[in-house]
Amino acid sequence: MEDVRRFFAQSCDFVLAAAQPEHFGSITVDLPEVAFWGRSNVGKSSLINAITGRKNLARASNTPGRTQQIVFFNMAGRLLFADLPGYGHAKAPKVEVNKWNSFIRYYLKTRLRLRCVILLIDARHGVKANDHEMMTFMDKMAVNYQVVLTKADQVRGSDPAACVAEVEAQLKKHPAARPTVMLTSSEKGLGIDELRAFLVELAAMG
Ligand SMILES: Nc1nc2c(ncn2[C@@H]2O[C@H](COP(=O)(O)OP(=O)(O)OP(=O)(O)O)[C@@H](O)[C@H]2O)c(=O)[nH]1
Ligand SMILES: [Mg+2]
Repeated sequence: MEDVRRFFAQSCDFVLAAAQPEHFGSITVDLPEVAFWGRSNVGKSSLINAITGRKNLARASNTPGRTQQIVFFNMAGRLLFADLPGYGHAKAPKVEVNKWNSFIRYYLKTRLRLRCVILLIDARHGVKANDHEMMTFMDKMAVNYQVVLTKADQVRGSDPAACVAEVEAQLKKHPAARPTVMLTSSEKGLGIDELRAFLVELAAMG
């Protein structure tokens, strides 16, 4: 655990924000990569901030769909993090949605050192139809993904462990998903060390 803490005590620096495929060409570092993805407002940016221990590294906001770019961060020269735009924003126009879907498809296809997508699911809401859709999308592309439940501190009236078990049961239908689910709260720091340990493991694999 101490090694994990030491890893994340190092610097994490903004690399660039890509708004279109051509921008990937400006990324000069060659590192194993991890992407954070999930519905709009699920807590992607907050989770990146919690993992790296920086309050405002990835902008977190109350405005869904705010992160409209793929934002890259260099973690200690060991891992590249990509904060992906969220999906499922009800107010987004269809042409915009299609544009972002194809940009993300391009991202998933071309980032050769992408080791894992951290797929965030709101612990209060469970797996929605569009989450299943994105999982099926990654299954077809054989993109390895780890499901992380967010906002565990907000779960009321149900047992978070039961929520974990239910989501794990649903993942059996998704071949590219890692079989176990992590429960987190960026607000309370719950599950953050477990996720950090997993990321350090990915970095160690190179
Ligand atoms: N209670 C609680 N709120 C959280 C947690 N994580 C995120 N939030 C809140 O949820 C809202 C959205 O968080 P973001 O981190 O901006 O979500 P995002 O997935 O990056 O959103 P987009 O980039 O817009 O798709 C913010 O108001 C956060 O403060 C958490 O663990 N607990
Ligand atoms: Mg965001």
